[in-house]
Amino acid sequence: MTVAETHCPYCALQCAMRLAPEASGRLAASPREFPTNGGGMCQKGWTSAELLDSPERITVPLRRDGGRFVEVGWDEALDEIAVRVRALQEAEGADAVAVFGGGGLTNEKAYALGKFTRTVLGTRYIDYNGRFCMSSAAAAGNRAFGLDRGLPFPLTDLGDAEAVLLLGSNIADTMPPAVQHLGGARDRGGLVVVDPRRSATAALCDDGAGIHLAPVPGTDLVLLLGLTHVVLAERLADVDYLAARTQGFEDVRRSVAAWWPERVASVTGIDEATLRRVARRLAAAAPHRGGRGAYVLTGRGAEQHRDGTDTVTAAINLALCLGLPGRDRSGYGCLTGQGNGQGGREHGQKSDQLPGYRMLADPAAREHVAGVWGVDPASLPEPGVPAVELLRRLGTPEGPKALFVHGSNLVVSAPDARAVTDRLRALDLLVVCDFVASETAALADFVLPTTQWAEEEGTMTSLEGRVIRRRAAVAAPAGVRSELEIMAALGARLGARVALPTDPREVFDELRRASAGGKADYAGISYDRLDAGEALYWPCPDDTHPGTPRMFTDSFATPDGRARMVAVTPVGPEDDVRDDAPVYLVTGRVLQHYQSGAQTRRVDRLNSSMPAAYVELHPYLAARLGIEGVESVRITSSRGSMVAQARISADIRPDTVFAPFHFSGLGRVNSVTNAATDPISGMPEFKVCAVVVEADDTGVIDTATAREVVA
Ligand SMILES: Nc1nc2c(c(=O)[nH]1)N[C@H]1C(S)=C(S)[C@@H](COP(=O)(O)OP(=O)(O)OC[C@H]3O[C@@H](n4cnc5c(=O)[nH]c(N)nc54)[C@H](O)[C@@H]3O)O[C@H]1N2
Ligand SMILES: Nc1nc2c(c(=O)[nH]1)N[C@H]1C(S)=C(S)[C@@H](COP(=O)(O)OP(=O)(O)OC[C@H]3O[C@@H](n4cnc5c(=O)[nH]c(N)nc54)[C@H](O)[C@@H]3O)O[C@H]1N2
Ligand code: SF4
Ligand SMILES: [Mo]
Repeated sequence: MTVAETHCPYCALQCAMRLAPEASGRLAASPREFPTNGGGMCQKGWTSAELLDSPERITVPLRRDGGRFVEVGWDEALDEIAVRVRALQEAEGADAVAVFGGGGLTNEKAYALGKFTRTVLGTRYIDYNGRFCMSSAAAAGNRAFGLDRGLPFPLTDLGDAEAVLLLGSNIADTMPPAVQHLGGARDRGGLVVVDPRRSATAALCDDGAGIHLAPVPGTDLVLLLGLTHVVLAERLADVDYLAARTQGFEDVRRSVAAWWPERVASVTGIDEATLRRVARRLAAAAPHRGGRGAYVLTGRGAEQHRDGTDTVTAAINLALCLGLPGRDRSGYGCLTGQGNGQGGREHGQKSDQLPGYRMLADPAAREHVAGVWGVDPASLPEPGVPAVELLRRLGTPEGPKALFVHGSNLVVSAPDARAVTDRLRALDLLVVCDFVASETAALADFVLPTTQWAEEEGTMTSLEGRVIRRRAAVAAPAGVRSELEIMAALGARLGARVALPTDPREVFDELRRASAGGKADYAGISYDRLDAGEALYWPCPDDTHPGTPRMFTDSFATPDGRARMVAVTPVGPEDDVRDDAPVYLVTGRVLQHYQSGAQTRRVDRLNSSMPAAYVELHPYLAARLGIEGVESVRITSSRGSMVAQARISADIRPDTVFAPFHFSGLGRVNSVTNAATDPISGMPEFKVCAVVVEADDTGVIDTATAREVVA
């Protein structure tokens, strides 16, 4: 055990932490000074080391034997997996096998997983949970700016701005230390939070610090069209910037013309005066009007919709009308979610992508990457399909019969999770690589135990596009292998024709070559430079390049250097409220738990403070439904139901209920959510669907903890 300067294993803020042995001999995490977290950490970070020596840790490979798992040796597990993969591929072709990755994997693992899939397995079926997370913002960023870096500026820049418009982001719970960067906007009364709930973040607008808008769920796009309409109608736009730095403005102008405030109010529920006030507040902060600067930022609340890409596009259009992107103390950004949500979307886990944010369908990209890998470009598979479609095909006559899962707990986190569970059960072979027995691992034929963050070296790319080092503080338990070792060992058994190095530094050096010349160019970023303390943001094309903290200052990454404004039209939810499903369900997160809860439900201090799911509903709704005072409610959609404790609160719209998605069993909200997807990004409609809410008279509230799930 040594002292290590590393970063938190959880979210994209990647708070800097020090891991050091305590007097008890256990490792403990404490925050370090770093720009994004400013010496802060949330309770998930503080307790993160508890999972390292948890009794629930898997340290031996497991093989299913009927209804239970038996412990097996690594050779036995890997030999049998390889034999079964080969047999499936010989019978049905390379696409008989699929891979599902995760945005929590280091850059090295994400890169290696993409390479392993395209060269050793040769299948086109790979995608990852970032599809559920960043895909709408990524698609909109690529379309508008020619490039997708969540925040194209350091997070600390926000602190100097005068106004910040936060659409569907609850950073007070999802990245608590980041709240400090909203201080400037709050001091100047310029924080605007858009959320159908008065979330912890919306509450930051109190006392004159800003404005909380609580629109009808799924209407952010209309709201944004309305704000843009007001900006143009009141001549608040930056016309010089629009002329010099954008194209497509006329289309956008025409498209927002019909969204006058009264019409916007009838859809969103936000009245005309408030809409105008927000538009004017943002415009007053814009550089061309002499303001200190303004930001438009989106989170999952605005993005996880069937029209998520177009919603983000509308947010970008508004930012462009105000002349924000690429200007001082101003811009548009998306708040990336997972620990390596940014890097994980750059190095080839996406169905259509090669490392360096190159595209698999581009012949020059195939040629370059195949050259680095030492294979024939023609041998690389064609693009596959996005996550939801991949999951739908599993175990069908035409679809993949085997799946490798690296870094996702689909049984809890995927939309319409009951259907997903059925697809996983229909597989001939499910291999899950994890360090805990997640609900998904519980369905596997093989569970391969892997190292945790504090046992690994590697790199992560934070929400600002800054590459940082993950460092090992402790040796992994005997019997556990790193993912790089697992892929190499499987590769050897499957006759790999490429090198599959197991040293993270070696993998990173190869990633640098593979990304060189690509949009996400890491060629100049090295472990040595990072270890010397350099702050390196991609693109960083060579060893002497200082990296790029701020992008788009002179031009955008489009062929003509101008941002592309695209006119968008609202389509609304696929599963909209109606007589027999009259209430909106919105989903999201709580402070204590991370994602599917696979990790945080196993940390005692977190689990005891939030042991089970709940459903938040307004007292008016409870009264209307005649369910005041009931203990538990059942929420039902055309996919399924959940049952959880009722929490009556005036902080939510009376037409809407909220549930967190971190829980399994009866408390699993994804039994209810809709798997309809955005046609551009493949993002599912996690953030809105239509439900029936009723008292649950079974008297069962599921408080199944992680432990019970394992047992
Ligand atoms: N505690 C905690 N922190 C996390 C995570 C976690 O699981 N737990 N996960 C990390 C990851 S991967 C991600 S992606 C980020 C997510 O970070 P956020 O985007 O901040 O998180 P969410 O809670 O999913 O959604 C934000 C808000 O959207 C609101 N919302 C729901 N529907 C709508 C809508 O139609 N319009 C608008 N405007 N808002 C709506 C919800 O009420 C919620 O308060 O958090 C990261 N940090
Ligand atoms: N209803 C609803 N559903 C949602 C969302 C929502 O807002 N509402 N949000 C969506 C979003 S934004 C996201 S990001 C997804 C996330 O949901 P998931 O993809 O399920 O993410 P995690 O729970 O983080 O699962 C990661 C799993 O991998 C394991 N793990 C962690 N690190 C590693 C590693 O390095 N290697 C390996 N092999 N395993 C590792 C963990 O133990 C855990 O079991 O959920 C989505 N689902
Ligand atoms: S979960 Fe996110 S906000 Fe909390 S300590 Fe970790 S990196 Fe920081
Ligand atoms: Mo996410």
